[in-house]
Amino acid sequence: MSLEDDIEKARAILRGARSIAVLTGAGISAESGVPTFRGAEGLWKHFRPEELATPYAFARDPALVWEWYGWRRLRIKDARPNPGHYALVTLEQRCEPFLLITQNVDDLHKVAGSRRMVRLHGSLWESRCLGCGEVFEDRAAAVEGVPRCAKCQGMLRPNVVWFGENLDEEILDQASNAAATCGAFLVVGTSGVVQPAASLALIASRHGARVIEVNPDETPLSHACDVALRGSSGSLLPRIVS
Ligand code: BJW
Ligand code: ZN
Repeated sequence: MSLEDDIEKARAILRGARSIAVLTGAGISAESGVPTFRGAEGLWKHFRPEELATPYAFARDPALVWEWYGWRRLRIKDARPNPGHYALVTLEQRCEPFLLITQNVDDLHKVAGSRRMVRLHGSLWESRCLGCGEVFEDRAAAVEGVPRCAKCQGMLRPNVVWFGENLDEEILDQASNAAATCGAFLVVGTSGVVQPAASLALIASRHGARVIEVNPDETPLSHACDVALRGSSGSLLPRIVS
């Protein structure tokens, strides 16, 4: 089958679905200039994730972890949504029920206008107090040492989900329910190796949803897909949603 045929097949699946759920990963923001995590140009290239994106790393050296998050904020502070993000807004406006489930912490879906959305791994633009639990919106890119809570002076941490930490139970339930009940599941720009996010595509497939993947590369989820569109989400999503 040609790419054109696959695009037509994906369109037909989306048109015919009673409800749609979408899982996105770092790849959807690649064309906005946000580095992905894995692969040749991956964000982890100069840093080992086990060293920095874990609660143990933060306990050992919170200033180093904050320095890395400050560097990442600086890298993406001017990033804007791309046509892939906007295509998902269009899809949301056309479909009910609909849920966008993102692993991304860059908030570009929100900036694009997505509303029926859950964030599995938190936000790069929030910090959370280890003392009182308060969550602060926080856009500081130059982080000096370890920032402190304005209310209780407790230590702040990035409000993201690190390896070995549980995802928010309510959010995960919402995502799992959407995966188990949707007619079509779209999986975009994720390497499909991080759990429990990756298993959402398998839940959808097991419950009878038609699964569409948009990714330039094959992933461990590809075998569960009815259609695998090989290419960038910035060019393919607008074509399957139009
Ligand atoms: C394009 C493109 C373009 C490029 N267009 N596409 C079961 C089995 C084994 C292990 C586990 C398990 N269950 C849990 C675990 C442990 C662990 C895990 O999954 N480990 C695996 C790596 C083995 N999971 C956890 O610890 C999770 N917690 C949990 O499960 O709690 C319960 C528990 C605890 C302990 C033990 C067991 C259970 C938490 C996971 C948190 C992940 N956090 C991070 C960091 C967030 C904060 C931050 O940003 O700093 O989330 S890690 C990182 O990976 C980030 C991402 O959201 C996540 C996924 O990455 P993503 O989005 O897929 O990006 P990439 O870079 O990997 O892929 C990009 C893709 O885009 C590629 O495929 C490209 O081809 C494609 N692409 N350009 C479209 N233009
Ligand atoms: Zn506090």
